Amino acid sequence: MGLLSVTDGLARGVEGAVASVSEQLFEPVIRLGVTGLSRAGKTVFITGLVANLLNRGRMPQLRGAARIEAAYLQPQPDDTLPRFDYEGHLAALTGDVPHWPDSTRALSELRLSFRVRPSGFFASFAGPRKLHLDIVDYPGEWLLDLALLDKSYAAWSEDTLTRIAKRPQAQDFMAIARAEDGALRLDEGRTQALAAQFTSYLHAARAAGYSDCTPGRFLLPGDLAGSPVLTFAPLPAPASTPRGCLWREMERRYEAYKARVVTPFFRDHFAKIDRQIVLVDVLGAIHSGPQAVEDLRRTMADVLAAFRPGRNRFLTSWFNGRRVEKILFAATKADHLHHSQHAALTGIMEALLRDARDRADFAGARTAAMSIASLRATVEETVLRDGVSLACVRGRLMSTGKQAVMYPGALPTDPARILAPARAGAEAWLDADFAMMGFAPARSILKAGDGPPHIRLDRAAEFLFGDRL
Ligand SMILES: Nc1nc2c(ncn2[C@@H]2O[C@H](COP(=O)(O)OP(=O)(O)OP(=O)(O)O)[C@@H](O)[C@H]2O)c(=O)[nH]1
Ligand SMILES: [Mg+2]
Repeated sequence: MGLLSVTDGLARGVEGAVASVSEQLFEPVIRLGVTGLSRAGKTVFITGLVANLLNRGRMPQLRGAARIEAAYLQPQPDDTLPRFDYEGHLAALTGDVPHWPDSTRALSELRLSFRVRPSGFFASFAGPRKLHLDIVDYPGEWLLDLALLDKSYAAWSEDTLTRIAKRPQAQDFMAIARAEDGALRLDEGRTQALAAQFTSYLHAARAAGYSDCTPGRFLLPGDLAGSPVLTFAPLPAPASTPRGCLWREMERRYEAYKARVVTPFFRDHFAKIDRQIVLVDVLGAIHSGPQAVEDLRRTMADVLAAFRPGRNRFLTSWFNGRRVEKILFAATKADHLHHSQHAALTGIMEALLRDARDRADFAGARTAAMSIASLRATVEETVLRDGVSLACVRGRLMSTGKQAVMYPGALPTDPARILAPARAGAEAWLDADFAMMGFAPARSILKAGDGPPHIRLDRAAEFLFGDRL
């Protein structure tokens, strides 16, 4: 990889410098990275944000909004990527029978452009300037692969086998993996059987709520299905690894997966980010129980470590000295809670990501944390029960289509009450259960000039790129 990546780095450096000079002078571009595991809420966030930037009636906290003369969608800069299906997703969320968009299966990109009235000194004589906001959407499963970039096959195998050994979903795979001798000559049939069994384990683990399901393309292979880069599996290390043995071939394919699949994804879509939002479905994890919370904590730490500059020679060269300037950590789906609990939710997320933030070393970047709902599906309601007033939310259930009022339980204001049992490996929460109902997007008629209802998207936008408007 040595020479290739050096020249690649040089070319990119020159290309990057030319692009950034002309961009800075004429039409600056903000590349917004939307980072989140599968189901974290990326697609709904992008759709809700763009809809509320096109119609800014519900964006009072985005201060620069007053200077936006026009916002419009443009053909995106990358001719080889499909366009993010903004219209389709918005129609799903706000149509006659509103529903959530499908899980994302491939990459797509969108460019939103603004014509902005200049402010300050230039206001009196300069014409409006242009600003582009580029956003990429991708399946959350692929994000996990960033954690593989600096792991060898041996380390990944060992980590994975140790973590999954006790999971019931992994028993079939563990049985054949343990029986395998990696020192024996490669047999393609057995290799395929191992990969297939490991893939079914990954599907079962994901369905059970685990987030640590690598390699991500095993779950969503796209046009790579059946190729050798997707035909490997973790194996116990054999005592010796003669040439042509199964272990060595697995290792070669794992390295090819990193070099040919993960590296380009990271280089093309993450290394160029200026501003980043990290979406975390903390509520979903709390609802699933302590083990899901711990798994989320560890997975996010692994994933965010990939953004640490200097961590890895190759990664550093792609960053080209660029740094993410601002990072917003957002707990999504906050409309499941009454606003009186939002501060507690934000606190839990911050505590949950503390390790990740320390390890990732976001030094130099400004960070913030908040709870958001990209599409608010509920309204708040206070219910009297046994003389106690409960702060609830009301919405339309996905399962029955009927209205329901939910009291999710009280989130502790001390995050340790959640994180400590999770770290200690508790099976269930001791004192409480945290319920979460599947609400469908609300039927609503939007006033002209208003985007769909949300919670704090305006504050999120203000933090992320308000300074550039
Ligand atoms: N109530 C509520 N639910 C939300 C909100 N945002 C997302 N959800 C729920 O979370 C699910 C996943 O959201 P997506 O935006 O599709 O998640 P994603 O990160 O794009 O997921 P992948 O495409 O699988 O990586 C949705 O189907 C909704 O059920 C929100 O603001 N409010
Ligand atoms: Mg998606």
